[in-house]
Amino acid sequence: MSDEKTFIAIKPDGVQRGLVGEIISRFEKRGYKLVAMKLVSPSKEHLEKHYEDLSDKPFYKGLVTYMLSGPICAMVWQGREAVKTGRTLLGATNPLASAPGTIRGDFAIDVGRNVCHGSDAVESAKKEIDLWFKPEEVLNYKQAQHEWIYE
Ligand code: YYY
Ligand code: MG
Repeated sequence: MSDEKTFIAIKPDGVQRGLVGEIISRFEKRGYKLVAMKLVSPSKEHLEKHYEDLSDKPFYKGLVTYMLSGPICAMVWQGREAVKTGRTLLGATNPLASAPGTIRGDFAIDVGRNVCHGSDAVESAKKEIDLWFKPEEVLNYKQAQHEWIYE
């Protein structure tokens, strides 16, 4: 199947540092299909919900403040194993442990400024896409290069 979807977001530091094009480019070049995208400044409640699983962590409050500090580029990317490969393209959560060649490994140092978000499982991707996008904002179209990417 090549229809798995993942939620990828460029966090406020990524937007401010001019990394939007670079990050989109990495997903495009890998062969994934962009099916939704918007630049947004979500409410505190929205961001608390996005990270609700981490609400008992000591870094939760700072994380929400950081996510509120500027616009976020929210996207949905589609393709075979988009969730797992999306995480691979992003790199480890702590950029100091991220391999060079990954987004965090190339552009970040501190865990609290790690530039991007990616869903960690197919189920959480579904929840996150529903939280960030209306159904009609997620587009259904055929990628012209599909046969050149998949056997
Ligand atoms: O999914 P991922 O973003 O890689 O990590 P999570 O464990 O879901 O944590 C979400 C977010 O929280 C992470 O991207 C940075 C921040 N964070 C932090 O500031 N300090 C930590 N020790 C762990 C995570
Ligand atoms: Mg996570």
